Amino acid sequence: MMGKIERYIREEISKDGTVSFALIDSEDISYEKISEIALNAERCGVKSILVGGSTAIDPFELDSVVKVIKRKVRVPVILFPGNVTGISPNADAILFSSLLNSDNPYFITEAQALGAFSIKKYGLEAIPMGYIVIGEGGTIGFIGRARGIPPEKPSLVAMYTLAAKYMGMRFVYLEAGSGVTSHISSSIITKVRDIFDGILIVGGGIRRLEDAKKLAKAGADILVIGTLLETEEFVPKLKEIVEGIKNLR
Ligand code: 1GP
Repeated sequence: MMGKIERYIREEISKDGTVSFALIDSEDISYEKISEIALNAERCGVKSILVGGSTAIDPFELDSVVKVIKRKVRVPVILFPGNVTGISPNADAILFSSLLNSDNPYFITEAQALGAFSIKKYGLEAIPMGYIVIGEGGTIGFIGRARGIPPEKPSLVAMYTLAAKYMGMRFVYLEAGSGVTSHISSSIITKVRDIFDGILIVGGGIRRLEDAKKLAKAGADILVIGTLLETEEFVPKLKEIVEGIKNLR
């Protein structure tokens, strides 16, 4: 069941403790800029480039972005879709995610069913992932109709994570929302780590090494960095994060 990309991710985590993934939004950005960002992110040491976005509704554009990135980098390009329009045949794998705390079944199982045959046809490696939005959740909170878990209730996050585990999801992504001002707290990660031995991804609002370190120490396996990459001169900051979170636990 476990594919080559998942094995690669697990190996990198066993070597480094916590690893970083770069998230590139496929919308409103030139291919030239995307190439530059992807290459620089790889040079900083990220282990994968994620491509997605909760409002990415142009599958042709998304596919072009995947191809542009694939030409530039050696690390796997993994889809992080917010909808059925987030599927490209040219990626290495897809985070096959269910937004567990959505109020709308479309985001829990329906989009997944609609996309499933395309994924099979393209031979994409599907990585089963529970996606949980904490707090207001920014754009994905709104688009995905998430009933955001109150950030001061780590036990509710643990409860959803345990449900993901029992449903066979090997990955869980704790999302604060892209570009939010505060990332999720390390106390949530500690609580979740107690009951979840799968791959724990954390994203949303991570821009500073000090924050990233706390999340890594608490037990995050993968930190996803998106908005930081849209700033000029992100390279030293990303490099500092990638290096600074290694082997802290
Ligand atoms: C969004 O968690 C990711 O899905 C990344 O968030 O853009 O805030 O880094 P940022």
